Amino acid sequence: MAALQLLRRSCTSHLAGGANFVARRWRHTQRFASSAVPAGGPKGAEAAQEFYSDEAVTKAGQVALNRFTDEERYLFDLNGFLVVRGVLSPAEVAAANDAMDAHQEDAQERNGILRNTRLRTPFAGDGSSGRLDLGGMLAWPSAGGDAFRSLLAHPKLVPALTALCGPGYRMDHLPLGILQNRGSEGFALHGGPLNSEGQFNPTLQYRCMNGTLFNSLLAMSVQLSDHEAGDGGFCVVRGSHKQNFPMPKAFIDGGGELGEAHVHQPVTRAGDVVFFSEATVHGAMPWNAEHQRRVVLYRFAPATVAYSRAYAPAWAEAVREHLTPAQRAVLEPPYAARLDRPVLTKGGDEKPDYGAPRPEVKKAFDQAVFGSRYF
Ligand SMILES: O=C(O)CCC(=O)C(=O)O
Repeated sequence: MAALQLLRRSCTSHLAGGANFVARRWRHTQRFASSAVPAGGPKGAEAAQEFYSDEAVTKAGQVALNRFTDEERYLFDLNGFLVVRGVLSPAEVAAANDAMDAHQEDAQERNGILRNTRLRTPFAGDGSSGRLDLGGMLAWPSAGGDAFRSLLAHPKLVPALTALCGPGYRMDHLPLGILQNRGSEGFALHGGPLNSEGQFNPTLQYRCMNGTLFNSLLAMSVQLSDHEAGDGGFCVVRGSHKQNFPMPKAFIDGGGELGEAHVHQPVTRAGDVVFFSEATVHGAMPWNAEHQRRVVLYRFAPATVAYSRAYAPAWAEAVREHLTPAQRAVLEPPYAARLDRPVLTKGGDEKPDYGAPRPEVKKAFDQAVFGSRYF
């Protein structure tokens, strides 16, 4: 009970056709191909618009991109992560925590082989307390579930998600609630653009091309408790999304001089949101504070990219059931934004924008060729 009160205090105190058809198609492709690499190179949001250029997505994506600042773009590119302060209101944080309180019993502790650290290493905590993993929140009915569903298309988050994953961003993993009590283990360093042999890891990549950011897999960690300096929790090796050599083995467990010098634990308040590329080496320090650590971790991907497979053959009906049209757009399977993908501009209760719909003549042609309206 005392722990719950402490948690509540911490969560509320700071907040924050035929030949002709082919010729027309070719001209169309050329038009967009030439605009995709503009001479002189527009910067930032403008370049992003060009990269994703197609009738169906440009307009929608641009509206959202304009609200991601140059400073945010600079910091994400520099460090591989970004802390956005005070995104959630105290009421939104409280609603999410209330729902977690109600489902706390469903959390699963990571024990034995499921532990995320090796025993007697700096991130191992007391050696017995495991991280508590809680899922299922998108299927929670009413206000409790709404607190988590709203984060898929939150008006304050859509600009960052669009800038970091592109117009038509999609949810890749189901959201994961992470709960840690004092003494709980953290998570050894993982992620990064290279595998342990130092080879290119295609699933976790970051690029910035002509001002457009690309993350094959983006994490969005919504802070539901405070993380003071030394409390532990999420930690990151700044700039490692651009590393060219494998991480020294001794570094993985977070210790030694390398750990001291290069592992950074951001200070956050309940309501802040931490975006990080999964191409950035990251992990978690053991939890040292009295109050329970709480975050909810979402993973997003560009419109055509998938890592996880929970979307196939379809998201569970319990997950889809309570979604608004904007939220449902974020749960579309991977396919290109120009193929009538719903694209968000504002989020919230907006109806998703399809830009210029794919012409009926093209869909009819595909139907004739392939037997389906999209190739
Ligand atoms: O605890 C954290 O914030 C990091 C968790 C993480 O990296 C993971 O679960 O893959």
